[in-house]
Amino acid sequence: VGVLDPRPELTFPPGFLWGAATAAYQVEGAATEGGRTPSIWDTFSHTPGRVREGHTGDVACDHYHRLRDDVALMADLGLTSYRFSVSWPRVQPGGTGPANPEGLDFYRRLIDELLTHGIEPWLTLYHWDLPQPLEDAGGWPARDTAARFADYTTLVADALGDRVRYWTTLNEPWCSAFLGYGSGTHAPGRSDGADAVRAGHHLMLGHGLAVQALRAARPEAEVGVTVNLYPVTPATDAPADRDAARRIDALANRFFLDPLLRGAYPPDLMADLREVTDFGHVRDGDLAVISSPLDLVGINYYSRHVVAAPVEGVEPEAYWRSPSCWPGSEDVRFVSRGVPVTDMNWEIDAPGLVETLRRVHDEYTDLPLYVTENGSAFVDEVADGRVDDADRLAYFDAHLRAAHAAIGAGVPLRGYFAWSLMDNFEWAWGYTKRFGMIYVDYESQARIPKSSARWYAEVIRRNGLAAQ
Ligand code: PNW
Repeated sequence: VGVLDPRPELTFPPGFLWGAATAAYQVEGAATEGGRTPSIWDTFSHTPGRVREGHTGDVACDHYHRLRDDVALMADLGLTSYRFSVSWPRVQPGGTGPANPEGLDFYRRLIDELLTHGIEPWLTLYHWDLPQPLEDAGGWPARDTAARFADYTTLVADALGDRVRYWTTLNEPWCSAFLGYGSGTHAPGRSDGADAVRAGHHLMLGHGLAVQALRAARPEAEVGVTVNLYPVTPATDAPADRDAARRIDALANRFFLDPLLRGAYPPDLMADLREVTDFGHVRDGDLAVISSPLDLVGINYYSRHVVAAPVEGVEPEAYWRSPSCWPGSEDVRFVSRGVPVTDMNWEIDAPGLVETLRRVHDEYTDLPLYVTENGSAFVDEVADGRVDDADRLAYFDAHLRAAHAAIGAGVPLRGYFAWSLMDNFEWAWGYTKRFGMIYVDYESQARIPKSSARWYAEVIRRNGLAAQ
């Protein structure tokens, strides 16, 4: 940006929450300590060939042992909120039965440390670490898993509800269902379209039952869910490309938004999935549970999907997104526009955040919205003990300008959580992708706040962005 288009100073509404996010399996480590038992991610990461370089979350950022230092770093940044997840097998080993006091104690200490520093805890109940015995009993394609999730929710609400105001049930059910059971690129690594669709339904059913459990245990809790959303754009205006976009939008976005916020599956989605499933797993009353009233909606935003119609003779396997995570629409092509990408190869598209927030507000709900994740992986280099991540800083800056524009357009956006507080275990990519504002040296466990962290601290201090 040159002198001809200076960027103005932008101030956010008073009380806007400034946060950063992590997830249990990605940062905690201590996989076998304190009574914790394996989740599907322990099994998956210990299975050769599943995660890059054979990396596991056994140690991760060792956050389990470093929570005080890590909260001190959050306080240095001036965070007003911190989004973390509770590891189900840490607080309820095996996924059924009584609570594990030692596991709960870890989260009590974390939350108390946050509260001492004036940082609002945002608790996610499920960020992908299903207890392995529940997977052995069928996993999310099995209906009973939803009931087990509700029991676990009651256990956590009873134990931590006195300290936590903001709760979200699931993180990104699309990833759990379609990467876990469709493409198999995430745990548990199963690959069947019908299972993925069933998993998506039972995740949302579990969400609805968990909302009811939270209401019963903690009437004063602010309760929501986090979905990952993408604007889906046709590569051209041709009707076939527009139909491809409609199909991917149905699977990626409306599969979740419609049941959660309108109490119904979209008819066109059900028609697209005709060959995959007859939706016989949906019982009377499920959609009423799934659409239980919420207090807020969390949105994770990273990128846009640009798609085109299938081309005769072109193998879907050649496309850069795994076809098997789009059941019934496997042959839709994902197109690169040639715009700058992050180290995940995800296109950088800040206007897509405005589009996404406006869509949810205009088409679905007046509820307060929160960006519960937004961020980027880039290759970082440590030089003289510093990490100058200008590309990540620019990504945050562009997306915060987009967030501000959405507020200007009338979206009730109440907070923003950067993904991530620190580098961590990036799922199937292991430690090979870095999303953090704080650099983690996995040899020494040293933390180095990157330039983006220092910049974010200044954004928080001014409650907005400086003129440029
Ligand atoms: C989200 N995709 O994951 C998760 O909530 C985080 O735990 C994760 O570290 C972060 O985004 C960065 O990846 C996603 O393939 C994983 O579309 C994969 C996809 C989207 C989100």
